[in-house]
Amino acid sequence: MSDFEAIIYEKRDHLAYVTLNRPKALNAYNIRMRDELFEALGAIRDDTEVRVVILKGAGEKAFCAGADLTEFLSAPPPVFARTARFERDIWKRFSEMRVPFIAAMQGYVLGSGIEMSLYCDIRLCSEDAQFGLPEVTLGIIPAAGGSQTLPRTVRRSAALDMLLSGRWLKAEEALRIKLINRVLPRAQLLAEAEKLAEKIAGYDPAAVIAAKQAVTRGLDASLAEGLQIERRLGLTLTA
Ligand code: CO8
Repeated sequence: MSDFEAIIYEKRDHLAYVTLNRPKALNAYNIRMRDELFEALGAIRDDTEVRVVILKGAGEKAFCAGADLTEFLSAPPPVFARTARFERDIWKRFSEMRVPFIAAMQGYVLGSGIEMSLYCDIRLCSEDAQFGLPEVTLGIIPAAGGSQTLPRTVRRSAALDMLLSGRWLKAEEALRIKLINRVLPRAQLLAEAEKLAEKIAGYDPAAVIAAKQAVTRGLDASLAEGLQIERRLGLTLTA
């Protein structure tokens, strides 16, 4: 993993850090980034030492300004692109992560950038963050799960407002619609993410993983099924 270019992967004690690392292109998500993220997420999945992951963007201006438009516009025909995506289904891998992910976001958080953050469990941003899903304005719809993950995070009407209008939200509005858990001064963003990550990493990892599973699996179930899921997971902790 040392030859990564589009991301940086680091570990410190029980924390892992994944940094989107194309600051000159505002950390735009390209194929290389997809492949490296796929590998890093695989490493996190297989590493029992990692208890919490912080996802962040390099540079001052952006967490991620969306898909790399230069690559997207020269992409292979859809059938090849689709095959490649299935072979490396990064979004499925993101959604199957067992340990908590915390997104720490500054500046532009657009398109695939928001979608990536929606696979995280807790989202923090700095006061200068701006959020937008411009896909419809480009004649497409989100392709990284955004049409499904956004309405599971914020209310349906707020999700549709963003998806249909392409309107960008400032940090305070993102907080109000609960897209974001907390807005912080820029200088404190990473420190606060780390403080939270360390706190969670200090708890029994099995309980933390079970709590995340109970919520994520239960969200797509009926209440009765959800209660069963909670009960079963609870029993694994006391057995
Ligand atoms: N892809 C590739 N390069 C990018 C991207 C991007 N998404 N965003 C910014 N960059 C590059 C710029 O080209 C520029 O490069 P250079 O210095 O070599 O000219 C550098 O990053 C800095 O950007 P700007 O000079 O434009 O910085 P500004 O502060 O003036 O503007 C903006 C920042 C407003 C974020 C502006 O860069 C912008 O509008 N970027 C595009 C945002 C966008 O629309 N992203 C796509 C979202 S949709 C999505 O992710 C799903 C797939 C989309 C497929 C679209 C098919 C048509």
